[in-house]
Amino acid sequence: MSRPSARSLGKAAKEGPHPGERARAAERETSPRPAAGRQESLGPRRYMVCDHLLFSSAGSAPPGPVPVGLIRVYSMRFCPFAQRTLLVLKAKGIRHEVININLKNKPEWFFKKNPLGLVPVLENSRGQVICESAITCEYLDEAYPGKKLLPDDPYEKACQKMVFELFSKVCVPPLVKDSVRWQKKENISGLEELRKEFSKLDEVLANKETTFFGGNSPSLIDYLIWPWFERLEAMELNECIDHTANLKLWMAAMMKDPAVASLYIEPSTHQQFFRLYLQDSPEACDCGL
Ligand SMILES: N[C@@H](CCC(=O)N[C@@H](CS)C(=O)NCC(=O)O)C(=O)O
Repeated sequence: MSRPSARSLGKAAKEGPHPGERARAAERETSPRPAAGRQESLGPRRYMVCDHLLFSSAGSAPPGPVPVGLIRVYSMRFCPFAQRTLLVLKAKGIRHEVININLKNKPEWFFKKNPLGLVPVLENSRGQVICESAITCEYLDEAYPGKKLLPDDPYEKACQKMVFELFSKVCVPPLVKDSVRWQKKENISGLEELRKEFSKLDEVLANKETTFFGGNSPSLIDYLIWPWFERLEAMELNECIDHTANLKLWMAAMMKDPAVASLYIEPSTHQQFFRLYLQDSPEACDCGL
């Protein structure tokens, strides 16, 4: 299993109060740094190069090929779908670089990577491009060695996919609606609906009698659904899980997972982002830097 190099981790590798806070501090400290060699092919001023983190918006030159031994993810710091891919990259210890796309001001070249213009997108050093968060995660799990996040057992694998369908179909739509209502200061009327849907997930855990959805350590399904739970507090939706003892224990256990902790963003920063994003601000994606 290959691990990120000290260089690619940059200052995030230093000791500090919280892994997520350390990573953000590293972003802030390193972003104004004069560009390293790679910037030549990227064009001046439109990118901030911080070791393995690049930021790109409209007018920027396309990035060069992905260096051998790395995989690249086109991301956006607050995107819950891209967070799935990043969680898998971290959990498996895959060396990667990140190009953050300004989704409110996308570079034209990004549509060649994904005609839909959505993040996340993976690109490997052979020029192969993979879109759609769940597909990127499964690809990473299959293509790279290290901890297998999807079980080999066909039934167990099917169970993870059923939980994923349940979550995607019944939990994500009300969560998306409620984030818009939250921003507009409208009553969050979907609370009861969400409470019911979260009960279904709670029941899955109760029946399994394990801490995580795939067993006693986080697996693919846990990483696929986690990003929305990280945002519950920011969306003032915590009360939707008040009655779900198993789900609450799962959340507490997830927060201790090193991959989850390293990508964690504080609720107040999520809120700042939501406000700017829903106002269509071109600053949204740089929020908190
Ligand atoms: N189904 C896609 C959804 C990805 C998605 O919606 N990403 C959002 C950011 S969170 C995006 O790229 N939005 C850009 C846009 O709508 O123009 C996946 O799972 O990858």
